Amino acid sequence: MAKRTLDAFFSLTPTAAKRARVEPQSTTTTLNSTVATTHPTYSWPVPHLPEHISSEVELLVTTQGKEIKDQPHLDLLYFQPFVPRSISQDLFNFLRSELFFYRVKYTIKRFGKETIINTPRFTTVFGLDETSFFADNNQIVEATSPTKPVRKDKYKCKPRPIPECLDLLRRVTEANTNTKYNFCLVNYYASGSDSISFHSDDERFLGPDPAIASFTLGAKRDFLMKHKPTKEDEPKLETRDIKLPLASGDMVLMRGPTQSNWLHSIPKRKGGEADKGRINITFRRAMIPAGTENYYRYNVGEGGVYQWDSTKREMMPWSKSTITS
Ligand SMILES: O=C(O)CCC(=O)C(=O)O
Repeated sequence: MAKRTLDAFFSLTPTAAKRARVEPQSTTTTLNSTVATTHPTYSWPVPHLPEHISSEVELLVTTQGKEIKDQPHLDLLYFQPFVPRSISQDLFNFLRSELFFYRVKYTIKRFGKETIINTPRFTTVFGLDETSFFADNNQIVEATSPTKPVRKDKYKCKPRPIPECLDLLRRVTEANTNTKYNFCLVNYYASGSDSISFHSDDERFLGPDPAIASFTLGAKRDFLMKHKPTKEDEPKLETRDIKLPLASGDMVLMRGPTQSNWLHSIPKRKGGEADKGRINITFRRAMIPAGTENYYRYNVGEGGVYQWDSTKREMMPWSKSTITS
């Protein structure tokens, strides 16, 4: 199929085009000749993508993926790649430099004892659940009455809009996968010691059978999947564990019954490419405020902000006073 830009794609699908136009727009500003998204909750303005990246990303609305449905309850669409290899490294470098990240700590009760969990990767998150949206003046308003700001106590966290540099990819992914997304979670795995353990994204706030689009940029890492253990009263299932060696630009769409039946992880790895760093972006759709609270609690938390230091080549704690103009 011929490549189409996002605008051309929407001109062919009037309903989607209508929906796209009513999406709240992020605030933009001009910063040292770069256009950027700004918001009071941001640590700093987030520049829009350079033209050579955005013009390529716009073309990805008709990229084709491979279906993987050969096991019980499994429904994947695997794009190898979604973002062409020729720009995925530039996109990785751009996002690593321009986004603000967190190293979240939180406590849980384990065997009746308060235990501190150190998230073993850098994280950041943008978005707002389906019950609200950001108005043009940056205020959060009720989805059901767009002129009405939400009650002050609707959210304990401080939601932030998806910056244009990620929102373009969100819109393209929506068009490609015919699914709506209102959240963008970003993980940065600085080295092979960073990881995410086996889990499923099947929280009730995502609704039944959620579709989650998961992108890899930068270093190749193994993505492991295994079926959840069957309950005692259920028939035993013959399933094989899965290993997808996700490379820069790849995207896995997990959909249908996958999240309620399969677990996924990025295990720690020694040596190799992992130490060059990997960014993972997921687009999801949270239906209720509990989703917003959960995502900000576990991906922003209450700790300090980190910024990529291109001289030291690592994430460094950032403070307002270190800002350069
Ligand atoms: O990094 C990845 O590919 C997986 C990320 C993930 O599972 C998550 O953020 O829930």
